[in-house]
Amino acid sequence: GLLRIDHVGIAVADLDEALAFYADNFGLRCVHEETNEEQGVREAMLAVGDGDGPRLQLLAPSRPDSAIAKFLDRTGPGLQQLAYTVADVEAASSALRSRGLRLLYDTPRRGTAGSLINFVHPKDAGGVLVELVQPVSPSDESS
Ligand code: V0V
Repeated sequence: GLLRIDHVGIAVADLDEALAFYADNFGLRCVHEETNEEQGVREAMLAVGDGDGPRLQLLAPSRPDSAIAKFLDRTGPGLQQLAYTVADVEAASSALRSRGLRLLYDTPRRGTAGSLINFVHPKDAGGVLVELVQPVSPSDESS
């Protein structure tokens, strides 16, 4: 099942500009930044409050044929996805598949900080791109 909200993803055209905007206006600090070539994104995770709760993920395109570039062209900057933490992304994906929802990937792909991710198609989730995130387990991290 879904354990908690992991992050909310916002599409932005320029990551550095967006980071400055969120720091200056909302006082949110960046706690992680990476480029995910497979997904075609430059992304940053921002902590809110004490940093224990859900994070804000800023997503900028790293290439013009990426999902985020397409989203910006069609919709403009704004909310792009809602991500839930799960313990087992394969199990969560197959449970949703068996209910008739389309998962975007047959097998999980690599997400932020080595997590495993899959997505429910927004047309099967009330117009919301839903991401499932299985964080790196502490035992994987040390191996
Ligand atoms: C498209 N649609 C959306 C949407 N993107 N609706 C809500 N939220 C979104 N983000 C709507 C769009 O307006 C169309 O509706 C319809 O879906 C088009 O569906 P499609 O032709 O099947 O698909 P595309 O080509 O527009 O692509 C949409 C999907 C694509 C969701 C399939 O963006 C995708 O593969 N996303 C998953 C990967 C991703 O988002 N990566 C970037 C984040 P109408 O006009 O037909 O009504 S990477 C990430 O999150 C990481 C690394 C992480 O968190 O760890």
